[in-house]
Amino acid sequence: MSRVILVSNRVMDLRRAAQAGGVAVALAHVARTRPSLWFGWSGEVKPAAEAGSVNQAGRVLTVPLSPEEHEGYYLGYANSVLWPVFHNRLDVAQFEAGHFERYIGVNRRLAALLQPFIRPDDVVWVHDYHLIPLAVELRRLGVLNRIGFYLHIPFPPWQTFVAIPEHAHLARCLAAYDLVGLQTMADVSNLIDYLVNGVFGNVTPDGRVRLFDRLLTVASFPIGIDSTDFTRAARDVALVQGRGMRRIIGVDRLDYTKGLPQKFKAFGQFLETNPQYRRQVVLTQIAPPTRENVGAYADIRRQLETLGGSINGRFGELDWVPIHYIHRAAPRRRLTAIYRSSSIALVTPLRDGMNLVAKEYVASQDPEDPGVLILSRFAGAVEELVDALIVNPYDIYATAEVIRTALEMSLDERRARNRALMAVIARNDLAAWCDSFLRALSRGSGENDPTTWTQPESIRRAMDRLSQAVRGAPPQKPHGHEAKAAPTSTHSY
Ligand code: GDG
Repeated sequence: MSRVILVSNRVMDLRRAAQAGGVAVALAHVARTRPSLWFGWSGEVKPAAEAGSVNQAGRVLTVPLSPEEHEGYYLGYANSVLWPVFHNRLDVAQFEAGHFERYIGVNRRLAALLQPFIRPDDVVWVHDYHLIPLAVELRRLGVLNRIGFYLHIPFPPWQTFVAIPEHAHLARCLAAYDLVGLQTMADVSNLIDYLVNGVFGNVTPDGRVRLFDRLLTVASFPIGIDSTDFTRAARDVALVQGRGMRRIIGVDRLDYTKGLPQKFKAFGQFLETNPQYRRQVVLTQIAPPTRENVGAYADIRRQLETLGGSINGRFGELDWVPIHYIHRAAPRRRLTAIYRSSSIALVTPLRDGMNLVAKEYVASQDPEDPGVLILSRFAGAVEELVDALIVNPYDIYATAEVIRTALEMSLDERRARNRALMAVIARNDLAAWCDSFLRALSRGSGENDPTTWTQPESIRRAMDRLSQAVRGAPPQKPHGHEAKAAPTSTHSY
């Protein structure tokens, strides 16, 4: 088994990472189960003179950032340009002079610090939007290893992406990878549309994209959770009870992509049109703070607190507060108990790469008496979790109706939906995600050698759709060597 060099923006020790949730849990899983090194930012900001060297603790390598790097690369380009644009929020993107250069500069510095640790037979797995240029910088230093990139957030429609002034530079950066993995088939479709229409890439007969003289594979690998972890933990925990009250749970970092104002409004609308449920139901919203020094995050916090206050003021009673809003992180173990004792999870982002909370909620339920998942059609998880109640989070009236449907759902239907959802979550778990990505990355290690490559179904279908759209041609037949199985979680669309 080749050693995997994991690279991600934030790196922490494995015990802390396993408690953190999201991307950190996924990377800690890879680091624990494979020969690996994990490299990235320590989370510290230090004066430039002290920020230049690597700190090694076992298999974890960390680097601090200087204040200028933190400002321009992390808060600036990554979180005020790429995060909003990739979530289709051009209106909050801040294109500021110098931030792109700082973004490239940090990637260049990280590449130079990482390169001496890379052995010839390692594979390098780079994570997320902070590090798109890492491969091109490693290639410049002579690194020939297989390098894969995984994007945890969505890829936007191509017309949105070309609004980034430096989009063609980012496309060149993507072309330096051997494999680009995305969360969903919709993201694969968006990225291929962009590579073809935005920077004139060609989809080759074997399904890869020829771009700036390189061949790139694009495929979807929906991220999963360690479902047994949640199922086991949920069985052991004491339930968090609310004096006979039925709870609707929301757990989202306080981010403008998570649709929190729309969620509060939908709950307010539900109380308005269903007075019989007043005093019977609470919405508990856990919304830990995040990136508070980016302006758009302060705005969303103010908006949410005003809205929560006005709904509580309007409907609340001396003995009943309709919305419990908690602006702090809950301990991970307690989260499982809260999930299990909630009748509904309201997971309604306006845009989300995957949304692991949806999967964690389902995995924490008692299969004999499970709660109901209400899921936004704009969360990546919707491609797999088709047995949830699917809503358009912008439509607060319809969402309010669906809350009532969920509260009144029969036990038989709740069990059937939970069984179907659990089957998908258990099949596409964290181990499957990691195995399928790394298998695809090491396949065809004769770089640019089509004879060693099995074309993923997703690429073949994307080609068919593109050729139909462009020429009105009938779909192509699969090639002979495509009969081999594609990675289990690589989807077609
Ligand atoms: C990015 C993409 C993609 C949340 N609040 C608390 C807490 N959490 C944990 C959850 C979950 C994680 O954080 C959040 O994961 P999400 O998937 O919902 O969202 P992002 O953080 O935005 O992550 C996303 C993900 O990457 C993975 O690829 O799904 O689309 O945006 O694990 O449990 N954990 C604790 N207390 C909290 O209050 N302990």
